[in-house]
Order: sequence, then structure tokens, then C-alpha cells
Amino acid sequence: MEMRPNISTFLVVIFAIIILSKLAEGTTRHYKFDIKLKNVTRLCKTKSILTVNGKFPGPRLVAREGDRVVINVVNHVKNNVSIHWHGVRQLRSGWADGPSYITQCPIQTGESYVYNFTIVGQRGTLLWHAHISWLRVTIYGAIVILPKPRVPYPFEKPYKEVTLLLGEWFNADTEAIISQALQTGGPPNISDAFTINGFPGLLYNCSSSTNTSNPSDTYKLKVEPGKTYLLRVINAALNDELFFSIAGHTLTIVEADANYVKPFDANTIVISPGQTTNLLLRTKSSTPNSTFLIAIRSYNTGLGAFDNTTASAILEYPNTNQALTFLIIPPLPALNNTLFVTNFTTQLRSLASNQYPANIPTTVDRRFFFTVGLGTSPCPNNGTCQGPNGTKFAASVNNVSFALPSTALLQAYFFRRSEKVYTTDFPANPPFVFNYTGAPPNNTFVVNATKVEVLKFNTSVEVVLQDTSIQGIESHPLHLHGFNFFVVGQGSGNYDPMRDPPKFNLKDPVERNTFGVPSGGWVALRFLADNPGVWFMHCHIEVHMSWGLRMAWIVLDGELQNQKLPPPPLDLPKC
Ligand SMILES: *[C@@H]1O[C@H](CO)[C@@H](O)[C@H](O)[C@H]1NC(C)=O
Ligand SMILES: *[C@@H]1O[C@H](CO)[C@@H](O)[C@H](O)[C@H]1NC(C)=O
Ligand SMILES: *[C@@H]1O[C@H](CO)[C@@H](O)[C@H](O)[C@H]1NC(C)=O
Ligand SMILES: *[C@@H]1O[C@H](CO)[C@@H](O)[C@H](O)[C@H]1NC(C)=O
Ligand SMILES: *[C@@H]1O[C@H](CO)[C@@H](O)[C@H](O)[C@H]1NC(C)=O
Ligand SMILES: *[C@@H]1O[C@H](CO)[C@@H](O)[C@H](O)[C@H]1NC(C)=O
Ligand SMILES: *[C@@H]1O[C@H](CO)[C@@H](O)[C@H](O)[C@H]1NC(C)=O
Ligand SMILES: *[C@@H]1O[C@H](CO)[C@@H](O)[C@H](O)[C@H]1NC(C)=O
Ligand SMILES: *[C@@H]1O[C@H](CO)[C@@H](O)[C@H](O)[C@H]1NC(C)=O
Ligand SMILES: *[C@@H]1O[C@H](CO)[C@@H](O)[C@H](O)[C@H]1NC(C)=O
Ligand SMILES: *[C@@H]1O[C@H](CO)[C@@H](O)[C@H](O)[C@H]1NC(C)=O
Ligand SMILES: *[C@@H]1O[C@H](CO)[C@@H](O)[C@H](O)[C@H]1NC(C)=O
Ligand SMILES: [Cu+2]
Repeated sequence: MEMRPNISTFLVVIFAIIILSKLAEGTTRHYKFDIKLKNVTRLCKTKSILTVNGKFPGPRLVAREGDRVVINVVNHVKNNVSIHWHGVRQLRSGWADGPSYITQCPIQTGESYVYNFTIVGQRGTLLWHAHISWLRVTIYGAIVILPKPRVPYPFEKPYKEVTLLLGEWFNADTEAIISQALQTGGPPNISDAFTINGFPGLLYNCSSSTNTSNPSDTYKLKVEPGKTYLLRVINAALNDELFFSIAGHTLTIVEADANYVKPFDANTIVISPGQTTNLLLRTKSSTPNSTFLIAIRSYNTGLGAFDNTTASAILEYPNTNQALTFLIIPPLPALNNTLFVTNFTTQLRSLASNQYPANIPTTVDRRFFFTVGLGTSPCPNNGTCQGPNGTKFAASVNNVSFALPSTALLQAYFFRRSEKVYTTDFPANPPFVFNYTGAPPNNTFVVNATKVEVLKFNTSVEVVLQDTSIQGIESHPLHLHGFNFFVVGQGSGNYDPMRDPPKFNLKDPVERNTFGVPSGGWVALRFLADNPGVWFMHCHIEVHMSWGLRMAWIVLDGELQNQKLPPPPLDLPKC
């Protein structure tokens, strides 16, 4: 009899050890994503949109650092679809990365594909989105990566966590818009609104409504006084970098692209498409007599038309006395305020602590200098095109406008069938030197090709991205798949290979997967090519990507077995 408690204690301890070790090695999280249509009403118009599981924005993926995530994506629509887990490192799981015609053929109507990957060394917020044509306009959602069990945040424990997905809304069919633009060569039609968690907010007029605004079009963030909230902010907009602000409240930036940063305060933040950031919001100590708006608006220095509207949401305190309440809209920087953007982005620094070190490559094996920007293509058959001077709009990296192949690069590489799919002569430098941010050259025609850059395993890479003034200087938020990079330097004008490198920050540069090449300037990035596979790098402004501002890296296998890309899963879609 005396033994029984001891035996059960012993068993409890054994079970606890088993459970804890299971938790430590990570659990597997299963998701099913059904791609299907749904009718939604926004701006007083009903529209059929592509969704995951009938949700807009799509469902949240939640995992802990170290977990395996398995998502079965089933395509029930007429469009080809693939999903990208934006910012997830995909260490040796490149088959699950998702960009169509880069790492996989799209999932065709009635087909499915299981994305299977683990989350290694990352914690914070990321996003998932469709990665074909412009389907990510409605097919997107949050990825929430919690720290490992019992590991605290390196900042104040928040009372609650809230996801704010910023999006872009078009009344018209976006597939028709981009196909029309690529046909005519002209700029695509612009969006009608931005959205916060799918809602445009009360600063838009609804034509069919007698009210000036439709309250059901507005997201409300309900908060309690005197608390700290963790806001997981995601820019899922198609074509716009955004300013984000909450009236009457200061924000503390604590994380960017699932990497902790040195905390700093700002009233307005800048967030590019594809970027994610965690903010601490401290609410007022008691219910205020005002209603504070959360507002977002574009940052844009380009020459073309763009959506200059403001989306908003309500920060709602309990028991606000409506009679005394007045609405406060946060002041936002001017639409073209590059100084504000530079000031903000230069404040972002890696936490670089003992627990979260910044492993910056201090030596460089390969250097690349890439011009990024717009250009033109000749109008075929002496026809009339609606781009600059009767040409077609194009965009390029080192004057190569990347043509998507008709089969996926990763398969072509892995099965050694690259002939007629891609060539390995992507230029390390622009074809000729000019004043990149001065008067444009007299020939702005790009070259269409599918060229890649090949890197040996564990190459330490430095890439300087230089904006060009061809068709106007503009910020290009470049996104690299499969890696985080360190932003070791940035500046305005032309990069100077003699004067600029001594000023690089090799101590605590911010580590991210997406960073805006400054409008009329340059940025220097470093990363270690420790992940074998084919990795896309592109502008996350969707129209620039459609015009060809994209390229791919091939990272070769290393010598060791755990440095090689495993074979593809059996259900990998075929072209
Ligand atoms: C959307 O609305 C249209 C027109 O009312 C209707 O024909 C269609 O079945 C609806 N689609 C869905 C997915 O509910
Ligand atoms: C996911 O990948 C792991 C490791 O390769 C494998 O053990 C597991 O069976 C896979 N799961 C599914 C559902 O494919
Ligand atoms: C784009 O806008 C123009 C001008 O308003 C309109 O004629 C055209 O139909 C629009 N295209 C699409 C695909 O909605
Ligand atoms: C830069 O931003 C910080 C905080 O966001 C602000 O205090 C400072 O005044 C800004 N500087 C300029 C030149 O805008
Ligand atoms: C609201 O409160 C602020 C200070 O908290 C005060 O200055 C203002 O007069 C109040 N407004 C109304 C309408 O009560
Ligand atoms: C927004 O753009 C429209 C033209 O599309 C223009 O009439 C309006 O003045 C602009 N608003 C702002 C705030 O720049
Ligand atoms: C920004 O736009 C305003 C109004 O269009 C213009 O006056 C100003 O010169 C622009 N600033 C820059 C830096 O381009
Ligand atoms: C490049 O490709 C685009 C899109 O396919 C096409 O419109 C353009 O005419 C091509 N340009 C050249 C120079 O071949
Ligand atoms: C159109 O051509 C004229 C004359 O060749 C040139 O001055 C102008 O800059 C061109 N415009 C654009 C938008 O390329
Ligand atoms: C490049 O052009 C800019 C703008 O015209 C000018 O300020 C700068 O001095 C030029 N740089 C060189 C190296 O010519
Ligand atoms: C184009 O620019 C080059 C180099 O700047 C110059 O040699 C050439 O004469 C120019 N061509 C025309 C047609 O302006
Ligand atoms: C879907 O993708 C396949 C394979 O690339 C292609 O043959 C087919 O034309 C595409 N279908 C549509 C509707 O885009
Ligand atoms: Cu761009």
C-alpha cells in the first residue's frame, strides 16, 4: 500500500519527462487549406473573391519555434494556386517554399499538395500568401510563431496579442487588371481602398449607402485601459508600402520579420509589402473621452498614379461616453516623405543579445551589385502600347527582366533538366555604368531571360541593391526567399564602393527577409548561403514583380548529408 503513491509519482514524473521532451523537440501542427470562392461586401459592393476556407483574411497559422507545420492545400477553384510561407527559412525543405514556377508547379483545379516544414530559429510574426499572378490580393493570412515552451519574450509580457493584417482592396477583378496591363503595356488600374483585417474603415464613402460610411466596413480593436497589447502587424497589400499610426498612442517596435530588435518608440511606423512587425501598445490608464483611429496610407515616390486613400480601424475602449466622444485621426507623414522613411528604417537594430545573437557574415566570399528599377520593352509588331512613349512597362535586376519558366526551376535543377529552362549567367553587375539616380540612359529596353546566380554551399554573400531613376526613383521592397539577410548599410544616391563599406554596421544591423531599397538610393545586404535549393528574390510590389523585377539564386548542396536538399515529396504538383 505504501508503495502506490510512490509508483504513481514515479509514473507522473516519467510522463512529465516524456511530455516535456516532446514539447522541446516540437509538435506537429496540421492545417487544411481549402481554396474556394466567397462573396464578400466591401465599399457597398458585393464581390466574389478567392479565399482559404471561406475566410477573408485567411486563417491564422499558429506554431511554436521548433514545431513542424503540415498544411494540406486543396484547390477547388478554376485558377492555378500555390502558397508561400513568407519568411519561413525552409531549411532543406525548399519543396515547401511555394512560389509558382520557382520551387513548384502550381496546384491545379481539383488537385492538392501538402506543404511540410519545420520552424527553426525563428519567433515572431510572418505571413503566408498565394504566390502566383496577383492571387495574393485576397489569399493571405498571419503566421504566429510563439517562442519555445517556457521561453519568455525579451520584453514586457503583453496582456493580449492581436493580429492586424493590412491589405489592399480592388472593386474590379485583379486578374483582369494585371492581364490587361501586361497586354497593353500600360500601368495597371489602382486599388480602391486599403484594409485593416479585411475592412476599409469609415473614411471611405459607400455610394449605395445613405450614411457617409458603412459601420460594418470597419474593424474594431477592443482594448481595456492600462494594459499592454502586442500588435502583430503584417503588410499584405499588393502594391503599396504603408505608413501605420494609432492616434494618441505611442508604439514600441520590438520585432521585425520574426527577429527581435532593440525596442524603440515611434508614433508612425513604415511597413513594406511582405514585412511584418510586432509592436507594443500601452493603452490609456482610464477610458478616454475620444475615439482613436488606427490609420494606414501609402508611401509612394513613383511617377504613376497610386491609391492615396486612408484605411482606418477603431481603437475601442469600454464604456466610452458617446456623447462626449470625438474622433481623432492620426496625422500621417506626406505620401512621398522619404526622409521619414529613412529615419524610421535606420533606427531598426538587431537585439544582438547573448540569447539572440546577430550572426552577421564578417567576411564576404561573393559580392554582387544589382540595379533594381523600371525599364521598358519594345511594343511588338509596331503596335501601339500604353507604356512610356508607346513602349511597354518592364522592370529588371541588372537590366534582366526575369521571365517565368513553364516548369519549376527547382525540379529542373534537382533532376538536372535545366536545358531550355534557365541559364546560369545572371550578371553580377549592371551591363553598363551610368548615373543610376541621375538622368536615365537613352536606351531603357530590358532583356527578357530566365537567368540564375549559382552559389556554393555556405558562401558568404554581399548584395548591394541600387535603385535607378528610369521611369522615376521609387522604393523597391526586395524579398529574399529561404534566408534572412542583415541590412549592413543604406544610403541615398549612388553606392560608392570605396566610401560606403567602412560605414557598414557589422555589430547590430537589422535582420529581415524584406527591405525597401531606398527611393533614389541603395542598400547593402549580407547573408550566408547555408540552405540548398532554388531561392527567389524579388520586389514585393506585385506590379514590379509582374514586370520582371525578380531573379533566383541556386544554392548547391554541401558535402555532408545534412547539407543536401532531400528529394521532393511524391505529391509535388506537375506542370
Ligand atoms: C456569389 O453570388 C453570386 C450572385 O449572387 C451567386 O451566383 C454565387 O453562387 C455566389 N457564390 C458563392 C460562393 O456564394
Ligand atoms: C513531413 O515530413 C517529415 C520529415 O520528412 C515526415 O516524417 C512526415 O511524414 C511528413 N508528414 C506528412 C504529412 O507528409
Ligand atoms: C481599368 O480602368 C479603365 C478606366 O477606368 C477601365 O476602362 C477598364 O475597364 C479597367 N480595367 C479593368 C480590368 O478593370
Ligand atoms: C526620427 O524619428 C524619431 C523617433 O521616431 C524622432 O524622435 C525624430 O525626431 C525623427 N527625426 C527626424 C529627422 O525626423
Ligand atoms: C477630453 O479630454 C481632454 C483631456 O483628456 C480634454 O482636454 C478635453 O477637453 C475633453 N473633451 C471633451 C469634449 O470633454
Ligand atoms: C489623391 O489622388 C487624386 C487623383 O487620383 C487626387 O485628385 C487627390 O488630390 C489626391 N489626394 C491626395 C491627398 O494627395
Ligand atoms: C512631395 O509631394 C509634394 C506635393 O505633391 C511636393 O510639393 C513635394 O515636392 C514632394 N516632395 C518630394 C521630396 O518629392
Ligand atoms: C518581354 O516579355 C514581355 C512579357 O512577356 C513582353 O511583353 C515583351 O514584349 C518582351 N520583350 C522583349 C524585348 O522580348
Ligand atoms: C519619351 O521620349 C522623349 C524623346 O525621345 C524623351 O525626352 C522622354 O524622356 C521620353 N519619356 C519617357 C517617359 O521615357
Ligand atoms: C547623378 O545625378 C544626380 C542628379 O542629377 C546629381 O546630383 C549627381 O551629382 C550625379 N552624380 C554623378 C556622379 O554624376
Ligand atoms: C545614347 O547615349 C550614349 C552614351 O551616353 C551616346 O553615346 C549616344 O550618342 C546616345 N544616343 C542617342 C541617340 O542619344
Ligand atoms: C495551370 O498550370 C498549368 C501548368 O503550368 C498550365 O498548363 C495551365 O495552363 C494553367 N492553367 C491556368 C488556368 O492558368
Ligand atoms: Cu519594386
